[in-house]
Amino acid sequence: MSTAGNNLSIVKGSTTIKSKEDTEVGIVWAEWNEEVTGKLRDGAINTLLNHGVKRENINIKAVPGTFELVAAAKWMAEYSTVDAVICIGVVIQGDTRHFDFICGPVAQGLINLNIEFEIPFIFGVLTTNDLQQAIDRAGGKHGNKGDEAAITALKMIALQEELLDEDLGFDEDELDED
Ligand code: DLZ
Repeated sequence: MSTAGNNLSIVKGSTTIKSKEDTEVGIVWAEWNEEVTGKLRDGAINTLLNHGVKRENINIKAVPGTFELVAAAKWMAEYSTVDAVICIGVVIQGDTRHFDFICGPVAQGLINLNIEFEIPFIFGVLTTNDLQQAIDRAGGKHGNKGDEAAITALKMIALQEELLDEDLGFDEDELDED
């Protein structure tokens, strides 16, 4: 997350995240708190473009609120050919108990999709105590969680491709010798 000293927008380690020419990424974003989610969405788009993803290969769809992210992400995985889906939302702890009902279940829903489908689903949902904390993480003093979500998507796509390539070199006969 975009917390001081742990900012995924800064690409660390040996992971190569230059995307392949045909990499396709889906973005589903919640219009609730649009002044913040729009910045997260745009940060994700710019980061994907900066890492070589073609604009026509970024499929962007809006949903009313964070609660709808899981269904939209599932449909995108089922009906399109994206290599990853970035899910963007902002849930601010306020006067209602909405925060309690939404955050955990949406995270769990995306975990379930990660298990069900062969592509990564990225949790780009800010869960903050107030609006200012969200603004700080949407292009403010704590970076942009949208950038981080895009970097995470590209890293996961690269990891999957790496593992698939290794699998292609796997010789099943070697197992029989034991
Ligand atoms: C209803 C609601 C409330 C109170 N708060 C938020 C929020 O902070 N962030 C967000 O993304 N969505 C919120 N929503 C809308 C729900 O996510 C959802 O769209 C509606 O309950 C309809 O299913």
